[in-house]
Amino acid sequence: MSHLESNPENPVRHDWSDEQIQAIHDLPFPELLFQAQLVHRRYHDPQKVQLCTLLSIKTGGCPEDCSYCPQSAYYDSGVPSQDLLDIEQVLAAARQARDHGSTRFCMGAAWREVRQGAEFERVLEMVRQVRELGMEVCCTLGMLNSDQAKRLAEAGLTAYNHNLDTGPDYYDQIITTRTYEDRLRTLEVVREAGVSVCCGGILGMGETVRDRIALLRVLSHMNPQPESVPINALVRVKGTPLGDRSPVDPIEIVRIIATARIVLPKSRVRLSAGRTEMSVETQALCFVAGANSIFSGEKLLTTPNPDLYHDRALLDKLGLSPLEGS
Ligand code: SAM
Ligand code: DTB
Ligand code: SF4
Repeated sequence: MSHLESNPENPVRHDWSDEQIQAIHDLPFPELLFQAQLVHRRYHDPQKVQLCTLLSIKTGGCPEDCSYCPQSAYYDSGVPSQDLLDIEQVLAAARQARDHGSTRFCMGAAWREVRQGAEFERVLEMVRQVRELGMEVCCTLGMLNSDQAKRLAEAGLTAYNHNLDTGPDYYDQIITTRTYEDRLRTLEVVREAGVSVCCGGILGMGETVRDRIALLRVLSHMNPQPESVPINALVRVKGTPLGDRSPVDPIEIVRIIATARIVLPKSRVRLSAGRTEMSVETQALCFVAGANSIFSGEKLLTTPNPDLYHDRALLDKLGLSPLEGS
């Protein structure tokens, strides 16, 4: 506990060692949750949960080989491919998301990287128009160069999602078509363009606790730290190499969320994919541990998510309420 006690104010630290993070992670569970709550209350309203809605604007046929992903062209997951949507289709989905209480609209494309041209121009227009609805806008489009990041910033993009997924040592077991460094480079150009960074990982891919800790160390060393950190539990999709993994233990999910909350005190920690398989109790513990955002709506990108009715009941039962837009 010495590292916490020696920092009673819990300032944002960028020098956590793996050993220190591991010590937090391994605390007796009630103590871990208590420490996470202290930090959570210092920086966040513990009764508010931000609702974000995802839309896959271009689906399937992706040239990357991410072992978890149903959209990779390497695997036969049965997900139908879909070209880039029209602006009107996207706006209709964004309006509906806003009307259902989402304050952030996230558009995902199954691209390895963005290419200049008509499709990128269309995405920029989507960003402009969703922004005009008064929502935060996030995109996840694969790798970007600095010019593309600047153009997204000019279009009004709030945040760019680009996950590191796991620790650096395990990365090449999961993806071989790009490197951890490629990922870090895109995160840098996003930051330099003045766009908020959304960067997190996936639990349950066969990684060790050390790999999870290493991911949290990499995120915590970023300066500034990512404004939002999605923690996904692997959605096991048949046909992908990770389709028959065993589910991740719920207590392990809560431990990672609590640890993330402590080492990333100001970040919004988003309990992301995998909630359809989580009990109400597990999700409740995740909120207690400091998660303060979820994806809302019955679909993530290609896989199911709890519907609005269930999520409203979940938040009501716990006395939590959706964060309102600014
Ligand atoms: N192609 C872009 C990229 O990889 O950055 C954007 C879309 S990609 C689907 C966005 C993120 O979704 C991935 O980085 C990964 O973390 C997450 N993801 C994909 N498939 C998943 C699965 N089966 N379970 C949990 N998370 C998943
Ligand atoms: C993130 O970390 N999780 C979201 C969002 N960022 C883009 C995506 C989850 C995808 C789950 C699998 C699917 O629905 O295709
Ligand atoms: Fe493509 Fe992104 Fe899926 Fe990887 S995670 S296969 S880059 S869509």
